[in-house]
Amino acid sequence: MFANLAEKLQNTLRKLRGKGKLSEKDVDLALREIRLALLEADVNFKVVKEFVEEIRERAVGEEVRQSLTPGQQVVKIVHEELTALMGREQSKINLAGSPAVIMLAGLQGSGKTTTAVKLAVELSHGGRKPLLAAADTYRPGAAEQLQVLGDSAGLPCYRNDGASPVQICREAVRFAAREGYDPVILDTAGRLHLDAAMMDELKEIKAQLKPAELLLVVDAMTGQDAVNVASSFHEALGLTGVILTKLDGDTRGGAALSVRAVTGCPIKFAGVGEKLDALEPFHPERMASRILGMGDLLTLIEKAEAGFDQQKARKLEQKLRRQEFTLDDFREQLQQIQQIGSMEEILAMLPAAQLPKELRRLQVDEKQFQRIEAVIASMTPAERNNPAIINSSRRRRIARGSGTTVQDVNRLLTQFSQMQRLFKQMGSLEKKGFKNIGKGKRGFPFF
Ligand SMILES: Nc1nc2c(ncn2[C@@H]2O[C@H](COP(=O)(O)OP(=O)(O)OP(=O)(O)O)[C@@H](O)[C@H]2O)c(=O)[nH]1
Ligand SMILES: [Mg+2]
Repeated sequence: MFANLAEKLQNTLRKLRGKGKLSEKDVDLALREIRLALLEADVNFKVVKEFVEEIRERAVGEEVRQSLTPGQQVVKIVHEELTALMGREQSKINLAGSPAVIMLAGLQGSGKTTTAVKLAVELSHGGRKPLLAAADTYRPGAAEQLQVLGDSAGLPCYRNDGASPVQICREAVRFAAREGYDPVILDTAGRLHLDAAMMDELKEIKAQLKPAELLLVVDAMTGQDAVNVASSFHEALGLTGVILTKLDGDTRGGAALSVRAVTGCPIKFAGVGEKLDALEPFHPERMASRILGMGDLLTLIEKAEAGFDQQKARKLEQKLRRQEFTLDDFREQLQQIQQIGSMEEILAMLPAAQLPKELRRLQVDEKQFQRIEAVIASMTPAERNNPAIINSSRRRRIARGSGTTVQDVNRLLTQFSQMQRLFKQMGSLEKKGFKNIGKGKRGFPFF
């Protein structure tokens, strides 16, 4: 996410961090670099100007002069201002009304339909019973797309393909009220460009349905254009917020950093992938931390907790204590980690400064996971339970069976026995009175 911008800002700030004293020249140079990095990331030029002015004012002021670590202080200021730029506090979704109505709008292909379902998934995890409403009657197959995506997540979709969008929305809300669904998420049609007819229709839906949220879905890949689109929609319709999609690609950051400042609309969610669980509540402070390489451990922990099964974790913990951790358990752990995200995504959320250098720019070979899984799958149950019996002829068989090499098998077995030894040590320390060693918040041993 924002790889280029992040790298440039981090480089600039790294130079400042180490400095015991900051000269005017140091500050000037850093600000020039920050300005360039933001402009290159396609941040609105007025926003950049104000941002840099704000930092300059603070950087030459008392808080930095009196600080024992002025470089560090400037880093803190940049972090605070970046957070402020994106809206300071997290802006939560408003679910007032029974049922609450959430209306999505946006240009063609911005991600409305996918986001409607992602949002429904997110809200259903929060204990709600959402209903999707297929109000795109223009693009053939649009209603079908929403229904298929909804089905795949086990979520209901209201359709009436012959009716007008306004009518479909009204019927969906009535249906939801009767059947106990709440909220109703309206997936409206996108157009290639802003046009009056489109706005009129959206205005009509808004007037009749009185949505608690009217959210504009914008494609972050389009940078400044996304911000212009948001401005026009906001002027015409009065938005309550924005959802940025496609933040996972090589998005430069312009949209995320300018849209709030230019339109005044809060960013409520960010789409970070095509899968239905790839939607994150937007936290300005955490996003600023990620951009500045300070990591985003809170999001990582939330993802880890959402992606794993507590019962399994408890069972695993017992096994670890009794030193019965097998290769099957190891494989299950790997699968759980993969559910959190790709290794690159996970690494991006860790504080860069605390990571060893070679890890920072690591291109993780996801195939490595598959290889380990294949090796374990080629073992017999007896071998998985007691790897000690795996002699060299068994190693050759396992390598052949999994399409790997004997070295791959050896590496895995060595790693596994190192892990077992580690758990054993933790066990004996606990016996000596050290409590809760290696016990994650919920008993997960690796976090
Ligand atoms: N990588 C990535 N792709 C996304 C994201 N959100 C949506 N997409 C993809 O963008 C494409 C368009 O998404 P849709 O949800 O169909 O967009 P839409 O706004 O409903 O499009 P129309 O109904 O034609 O206006 C699809 O291929 C989605 O998978 C995201 O956050 N990341
Ligand atoms: Mg659509």
